[in-house]
Amino acid sequence: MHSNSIPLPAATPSARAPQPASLQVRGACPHDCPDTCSLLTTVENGVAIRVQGNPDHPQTGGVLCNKVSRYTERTYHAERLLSPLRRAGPKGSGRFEPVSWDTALGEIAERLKAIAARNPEAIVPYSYCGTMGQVQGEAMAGRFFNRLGASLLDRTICAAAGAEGLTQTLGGKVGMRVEFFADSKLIIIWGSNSIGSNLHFWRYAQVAKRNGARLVCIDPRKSETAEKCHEHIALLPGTDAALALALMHELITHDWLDHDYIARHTLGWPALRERALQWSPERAGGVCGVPAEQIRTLARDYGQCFVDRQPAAIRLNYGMQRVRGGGNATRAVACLPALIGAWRHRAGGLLMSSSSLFPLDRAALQRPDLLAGRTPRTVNMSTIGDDLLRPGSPAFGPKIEALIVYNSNPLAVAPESARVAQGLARDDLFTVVLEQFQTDTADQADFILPATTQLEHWDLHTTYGHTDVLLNRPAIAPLGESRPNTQVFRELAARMGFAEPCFRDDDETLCRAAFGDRVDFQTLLDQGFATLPLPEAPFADGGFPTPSGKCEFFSERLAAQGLDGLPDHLPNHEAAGSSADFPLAMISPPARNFMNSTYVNVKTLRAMEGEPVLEMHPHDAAARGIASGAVVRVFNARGDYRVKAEVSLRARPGVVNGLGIWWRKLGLDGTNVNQLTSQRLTDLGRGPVFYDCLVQVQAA
Ligand SMILES: Nc1nc2c(c(=O)[nH]1)N[C@H]1C(S)=C(S)[C@@H](COP(=O)(O)OP(=O)(O)OC[C@H]3O[C@@H](n4cnc5c(=O)[nH]c(N)nc54)[C@H](O)[C@@H]3O)O[C@H]1N2
Ligand SMILES: Nc1nc2c(c(=O)[nH]1)N[C@H]1C(S)=C(S)[C@@H](COP(=O)(O)OP(=O)(O)OC[C@H]3O[C@@H](n4cnc5c(=O)[nH]c(N)nc54)[C@H](O)[C@@H]3O)O[C@H]1N2
Ligand SMILES: [Mo]
Repeated sequence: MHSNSIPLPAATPSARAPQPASLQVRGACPHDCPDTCSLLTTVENGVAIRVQGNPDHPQTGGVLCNKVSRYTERTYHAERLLSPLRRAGPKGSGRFEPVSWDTALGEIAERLKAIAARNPEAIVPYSYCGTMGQVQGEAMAGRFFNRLGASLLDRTICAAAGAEGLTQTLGGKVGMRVEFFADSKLIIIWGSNSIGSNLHFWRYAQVAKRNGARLVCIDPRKSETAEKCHEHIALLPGTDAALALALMHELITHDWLDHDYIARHTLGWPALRERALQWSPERAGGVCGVPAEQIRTLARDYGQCFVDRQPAAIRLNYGMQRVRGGGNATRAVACLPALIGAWRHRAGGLLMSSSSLFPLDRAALQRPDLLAGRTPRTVNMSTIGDDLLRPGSPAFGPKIEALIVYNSNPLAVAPESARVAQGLARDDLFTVVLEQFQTDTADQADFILPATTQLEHWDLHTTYGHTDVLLNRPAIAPLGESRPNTQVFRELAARMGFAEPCFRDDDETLCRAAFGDRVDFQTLLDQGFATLPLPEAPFADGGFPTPSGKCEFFSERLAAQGLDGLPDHLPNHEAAGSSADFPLAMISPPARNFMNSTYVNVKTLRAMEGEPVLEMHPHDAAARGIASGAVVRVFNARGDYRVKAEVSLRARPGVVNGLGIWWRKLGLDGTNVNQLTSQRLTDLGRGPVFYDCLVQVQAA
């Protein structure tokens, strides 16, 4: 099992132990993707020449996506930031001068000390998943901000509504093991473009398809995935709960129900039954904008799996939760497997996220004890635009005076960018950005600090799409003067006078602290990954991690907060057809060759995407006199941006698809799709509503 054929480098190249001329180093893909691949980097004379998928890691299977197979192009990109930069012109002018690390860190520490002396909560960290690594993520950074007493950040921008919905229903981010989708007989891919964003799951789905499984995709867009499934249900954005309730309606009226499973392992069935019976396929079809017959067919397929004792599996993903009712929609879908007892099979049930399965010791990494009894205010990263512009008040707390950005590009990815841009342009805001590249956000900084890439630092990875832990070893020395995030926060801590020994932990120590003795670190060192020992069918006999131990159709916890205890359909804040001025619903799912806003500056990948595009159905285009390839203006009350129209059946009537997430400065007129999205929030989890957005389109 442990291969010894691959020489492993020491933590840092040392002069006394010369490196072999050519070696392969085991690492982990850092990206915010469910697949978290095991990487093999070939290094020759200290230079990484190739990054490949590790063939010994079953979840990776030696296969990488198009993006990460170009990781060396990104690492050695001519525009990598290689030294600290200090602003040398007006804010946002993009003019910077190189300074030494000593100068940069010294001046940053002085500024933070002065603000903290008044109120440390005026300092706000802003980070997300530029790297998913636990160490370069929140380990040393968390310690630093906790010790400082800075504002806490609610990291809601991706998955908060779905996570809360799943937790209320199943008890946590838990579900089927991804490899068993290969044995399923019916796979419903719900709110996900697997080929683009979850390629290694798609490999399992292909095995199932070859063995006769039926594949159904539920997505407003005819995505690369939707066109390869047997059936595509192109519902209107934000109507998934209505569809799920109508499926329940059909399961009930045909008695395709596992009464034994429902009686023993669920809570609130009579109430859910009553609610679902209000949702005939005709009613739901009207709301979803799809034929009732299509809903009946899907219910029959799902019910037939119960009748035939065959496994039915749902790959639920985040596409459906970026709307007002996203939490409720997730809850409604998460009820379905229990109704037909799909959890009895290892190849049945549902998978959204596997994160809660990892016994990670977050407290050991981030040290919340350093808060020492303080409870700083929490800032929601999804409303950073408005929050940067808010004056201090008793309700909000102090005005934000400093923003420390790492692992994120908020000016490109946060909703309602005009507000974010206005906030970052404040002359009295002190902004520090730790980055590999000069992103839109970095352009607004007072200091830019050059960060290492995954090939240059240690890290430890859990995943949200499978159940292995991965270790990332550095393959090459840091380029230029770039430094790992951990080192920056360690050195800032020293300059702030934080004397606690935990600020001297090195990165390998932090990697070991993540799991303590719950995962064998030697296995990680030897083979790069370790599989969690988990049951094959986790809820075959109930045992959900909810307060009741059951699948909670009805949530007492939500009812206690004055919310609906049952899942329901909540119309979008901006529901399709509700505005004469803005008659089109816009969604903005990722472009396949980008990773959020990462890789937009990698030439070969940008060439594949061409320009920012807006997919439009031929009817909607014709009604506006728009031809494919024309530049169009997309707008609403929040702003406008220009893109190239692509008249295409990928778009359904009434819905346009603005593929994301371009760097603003590489788009057509210095904006991107988030110029149009709103800062309103989801029903559960305080998440953003990127796909709940009405617009109008005009020939430019
Ligand atoms: N290539 C690539 N891969 C990625 C990313 C990337 O940017 N590029 N991003 C990564 C990140 S951060 C994440 S969170 C994951 C996300 O991965 P997933 O959660 O699997 O989501 P996506 O693949 O982004 O696909 C979302 C799909 O939902 C559809 N959708 C939009 N609105 C609705 C709706 O109301 N209902 C339903 N049923 N579907 C809807 C969109 O058209 C889109 O096809 O992917 C990760 N992987
Ligand atoms: N309209 C619209 N907006 C969206 C979405 C959408 O579907 N539509 N998707 C949303 C989702 S799901 C998400 S998760 C967010 C993603 O938002 P972000 O997490 O901000 O993701 P990225 O845009 O990839 O930016 C990550 C940045 O981190 C940097 N980085 C990578 N590794 C390191 C490191 O080790 N150190 C440092 N200091 N920096 C590093 C990269 O260079 C990159 O610029 O965007 C959201 N925004
Ligand atoms: Mo995400």
